[in-house]
Amino acid sequence: MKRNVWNVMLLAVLAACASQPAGKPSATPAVAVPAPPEPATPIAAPVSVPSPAVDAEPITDEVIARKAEFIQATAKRFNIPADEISNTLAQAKYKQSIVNAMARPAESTRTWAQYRPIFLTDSRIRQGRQYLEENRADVMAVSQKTGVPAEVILAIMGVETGWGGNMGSHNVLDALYTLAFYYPVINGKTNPARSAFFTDELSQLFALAKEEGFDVRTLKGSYAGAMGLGQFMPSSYRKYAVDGNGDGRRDLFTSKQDAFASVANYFVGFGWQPQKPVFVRANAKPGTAPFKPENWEPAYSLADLASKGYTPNAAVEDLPATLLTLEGAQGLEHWIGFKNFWVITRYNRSPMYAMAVWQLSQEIAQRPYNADQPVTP
Ligand SMILES: [Ca+2]
Repeated sequence: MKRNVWNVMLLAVLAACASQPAGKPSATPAVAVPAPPEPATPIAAPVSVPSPAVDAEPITDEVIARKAEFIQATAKRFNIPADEISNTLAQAKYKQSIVNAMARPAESTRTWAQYRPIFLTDSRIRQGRQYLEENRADVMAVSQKTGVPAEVILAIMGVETGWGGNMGSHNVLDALYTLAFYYPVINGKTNPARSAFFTDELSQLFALAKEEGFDVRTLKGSYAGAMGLGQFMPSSYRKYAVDGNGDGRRDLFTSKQDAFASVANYFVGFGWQPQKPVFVRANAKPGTAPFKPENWEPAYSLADLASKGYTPNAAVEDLPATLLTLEGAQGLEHWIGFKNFWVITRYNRSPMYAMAVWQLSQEIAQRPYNADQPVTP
């Protein structure tokens, strides 16, 4: 919790958790949804203008109908008594601050030169190396079992929560309730897909609580409902969390061993390739046309990329790849990304998130990675 408030806000906006749907223009987390930005201090309204009660729930007949439908569907889907769901839902609170946070613009216009210094800081790197030293045996054991490098597991936890320093203080039930039934209209547009995503996550939250013995009303997380050291959404928690310390529980809130194993298992679930590269820096021949693939699937051979003018600037295994071009502090940077790059984008769909995680991992491991920018003091 050494971060200042501004840094926390930026982080919250930038980091997305595993499993978030594609939604906002830039970040689409895989399993965790980003720690949402804490609302900024509101500017006081003029005295003569009555301000609305902050958390007045704008309930409508349509919402009442959707809640009734939700209760029946969740009861049937997860074999939970409908009156239990109904009683819990009645205790959930609408949160205007969460609607406001979700309606705020995402970081889609931020360049790599602006994004990188938020995560690649001296203090974060020092903290990551120290965390590695303190947890070396546990994280190495997970790495040896799964093939996911220890430094990548730690970098995810560093970017998501600062190794547990900022796991989110929102009530997850309130957050998911608000986003399921009151997902904001942004730029005049409703977003039924996002609304459906959060409705499903709310439903999965009830299942998770039942399966893990949690009190669904007390769980804390990001404004988007992501929980624990790796910020897992309820659906990802159910699907990918594992018991790393053998106590029979999957506790991503307080067990580092469970968190290490679960982050690694998430990557294994999306096809992490042990001992294979994530990125290699690329050179572009003079006069090379820009190349921006439609997605981050490794759909090209190195020969394909070479024919487009992009070649690796270090020896690298000949594997399926793609190209990522970033606006760095020294100009355009070209990177060849492999399957493991795509796997990191399942945690958060932003390619800059994946690059930040990877570069932080290399810093933690004290390995050169050919970046133009120094880290931020
Ligand atoms: Ca456990």
